[in-house]
Amino acid sequence: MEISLNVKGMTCGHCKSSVEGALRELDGVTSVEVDLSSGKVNVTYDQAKTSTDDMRQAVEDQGYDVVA
Ligand code: 9UX
Repeated sequence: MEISLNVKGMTCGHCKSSVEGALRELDGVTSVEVDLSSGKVNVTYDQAKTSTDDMRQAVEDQGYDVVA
């Protein structure tokens, strides 16, 4: 499965690293691509192991909001 999350509040390279790192730590996530200018985060994952709720939580734990 691949989804595109819209993440609000990432403005620098460190923001990008924080979000990427948090998502990569999730069991079942196999690929994370962050586009800083658009806030789009493409995640490839195994839906048997993780969920969009887990991803939302991981991103929010880093201090960023997932929009819709
Ligand atoms: Mo620097 Mo990114 O404070 O939030 S880590 S802009």
